[in-house]
Amino acid sequence: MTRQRTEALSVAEWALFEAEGYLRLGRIASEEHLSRLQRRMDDIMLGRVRYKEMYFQLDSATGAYGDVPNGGEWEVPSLAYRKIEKLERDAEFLRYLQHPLFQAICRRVYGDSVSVYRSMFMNKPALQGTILPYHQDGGDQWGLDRNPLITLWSALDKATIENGCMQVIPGSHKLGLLSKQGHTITPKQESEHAKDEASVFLEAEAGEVILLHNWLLHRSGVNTIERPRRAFSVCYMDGATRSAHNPERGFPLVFGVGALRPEDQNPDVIAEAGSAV
Ligand SMILES: O=C(O)CCC(=O)C(=O)O
Repeated sequence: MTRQRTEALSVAEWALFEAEGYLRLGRIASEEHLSRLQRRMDDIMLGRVRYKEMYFQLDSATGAYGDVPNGGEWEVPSLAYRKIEKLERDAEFLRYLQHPLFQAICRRVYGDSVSVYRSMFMNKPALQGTILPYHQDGGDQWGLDRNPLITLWSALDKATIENGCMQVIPGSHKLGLLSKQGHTITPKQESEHAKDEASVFLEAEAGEVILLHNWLLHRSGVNTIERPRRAFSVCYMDGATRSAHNPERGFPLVFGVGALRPEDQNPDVIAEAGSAV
């Protein structure tokens, strides 16, 4: 079993992160907290616990990125959601993403005031999943007045090659954003910068956390087995970040003055245990 981490990052770990663009942090949540997050995620997918503002996207029927539906509100009770956003609205997930180790990491990168661009569930449902092509997390498409730099990705289940773990190109964050627009890269860029032999599969135990630089080239595949590959990915940013289109619009603060508090987050609907609303 992976050791549960408590101590802050060392100088050597920061140096490794700067060199590789990712860093394995080990397990952060206790067994008990991890089980609560897993159960809570299923409750949200099945509609037993609901928040009006959350964003839901079902998995594609084909596994092709181009076939992913647009998404919007919660639709049906299903464990086949691909992506769910705004999990900071949920007390269990907010408490988790405010872990003191995550705060120490964010403080070093951004200072005391930190917001989230997204706190997102990424799922490769059993025997399903959608290929996520190589991409970087930033650029004009994100609609921000500055680029976020770090993401903390946590495995909610054991992630392996067969159930669609992440694959990264170590050091590729040093290329900077490969396009001004950001996100996916061209086939030419992929053949130049994302060669299979240069890639590393980030298999992870349930509960393991990986710190990612947002410019690290990363992708993930589909799930070929019965075990889901659920993950929780939080992109943290400078609390002063504003929408590029509307300077009045900030983002949910999670550290520093005005940060969200778990005790203030209440679901809009809680159905009877075992039933869907
Ligand atoms: O979980 C995955 O498969 C990919 C997640 C991702 O792209 C991200 O967290 O930025």
